[in-house]
Amino acid sequence: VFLLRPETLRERLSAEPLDRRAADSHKGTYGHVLVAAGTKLMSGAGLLSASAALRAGAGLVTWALPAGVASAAIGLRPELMLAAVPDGGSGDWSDSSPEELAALAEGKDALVLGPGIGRLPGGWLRRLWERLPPRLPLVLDADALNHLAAEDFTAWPRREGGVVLTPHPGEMARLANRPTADVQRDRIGSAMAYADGHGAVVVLKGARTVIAAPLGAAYVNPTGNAGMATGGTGDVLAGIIGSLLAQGRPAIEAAAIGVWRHGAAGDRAAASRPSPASLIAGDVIEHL
Ligand code: NPW
Ligand code: AMP
Ligand code: MG
Repeated sequence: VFLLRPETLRERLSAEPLDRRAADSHKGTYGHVLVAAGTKLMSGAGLLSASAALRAGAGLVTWALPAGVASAAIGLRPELMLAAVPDGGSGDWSDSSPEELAALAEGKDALVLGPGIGRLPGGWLRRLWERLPPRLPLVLDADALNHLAAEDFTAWPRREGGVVLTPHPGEMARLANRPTADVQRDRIGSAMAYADGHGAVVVLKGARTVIAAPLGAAYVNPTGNAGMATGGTGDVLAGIIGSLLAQGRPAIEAAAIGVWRHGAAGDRAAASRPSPASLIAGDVIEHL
C-alpha cells in the first residue's frame, strides 16, 4: 500500500504530476473517449463527465445519450461530439439496446458508462459486456455499478481491456453486499478484496480515496478536500479516468493518476474560492 505523491507517480506509475505533449502530436495521438452518461433529468452528469474527459487531455470525446434527450445537449459544450442511442423517443437508457451502444464503441479507445444513466433492465449490462470490443478499456461508475451489484458479476467472463470501477462508499456497500459502515471501517481491505475477486481496478472514493489493482498494489490519495462533497464531482472523476485510459494508460495508472489529479484540481479550485463550501463540480474541471 503506497501513499500517492509526486514521487509515487514518477517511480511507480511512470507519470509526472502534469503531462507534457510532443510538439508534433495531433488529436489522434490522444485517443477517443466514448462517454455514455446522462438521461432526461440527469443530463448534467453526462456533460460533466464528458467535459472532464476533454480537459484531462483526450484527443476526441463523444458523448452518447438516449435519442429522446440528445437534442437538448446540442451546443452545451461545442468541443464534444454527440451520439444519439435509439430509445423509442423516451429519453431513457432502459429503452435502448446494448447492441447499439456496443456498435458506437467500435474504434473508440475507452468507454465511460454510468453517471446519471438511471435504472437499466436486468441483463442489459451483461449483454453490453459481451458485445464490446474485447480490448476496449472501461470505466463503470454510478448507476452502472448499482446495476452490477444486482447481477452475478463474479461469474462474468474477464475482459482483455482494463476495467476500472469507481464506487463511492454507498455504491461499494451495494457491490460487496455489506453495510456502508463496514466498508468505511476497512477501506483498503474492501477495495483490495473486491479488486482481487473481480479482476478490476477499484477506486473507493471519499476522503483519502483508495485505488486497488487486482492482486497488486493499492494506493491512498492525499489530494482533494471536503469542498468536493458536492453533486457531480464523481462524474468528473469518471471522465478523467476514461480520458487517461484512452491516452493509453493501463487501468491502474489511469485510475491512480486520475484520482490524484482530480483531487489536486479540487484543491486549486477550493483555493480560488472565498470558501471551499462554494466549490462546484464544474470548478474542478476548470482547474484540471
Ligand atoms: P448516507 O446518506 O451517508 O447513508 P446514491 P448518488 C452514500 C447522478 N448525479 N461516505 C450516502 O449514504 C450520479 O451519477 C447526477 C459515506 C449517500 O446518501 C448517479 O447516476 C448529477 N457514504 C445518480 O445521480 C449530480 C457515502 O451513498 C448515498 C459517501 C445517483 O448518485 C449528482 C448516495 O448514493 C450525481 O452525481 C461517502 N463519501 N458518498 C447531475 N447533475 O446530473 C456517498 N455515500 O444513492 O448512489 O446516489 O451518488 O447521488
Ligand atoms: P460521487 O459521490 O460519486 O459524486 O463522488 C464524489 C467525489 O468527491 C469523489 O471523487 C470523492 O473522493 C470526492 N470527495 C467527496 N468528499 C470528499 C472529501 N471530504 N475529501 C476529499 N474528496 C472528497
Ligand atoms: Mg457518483
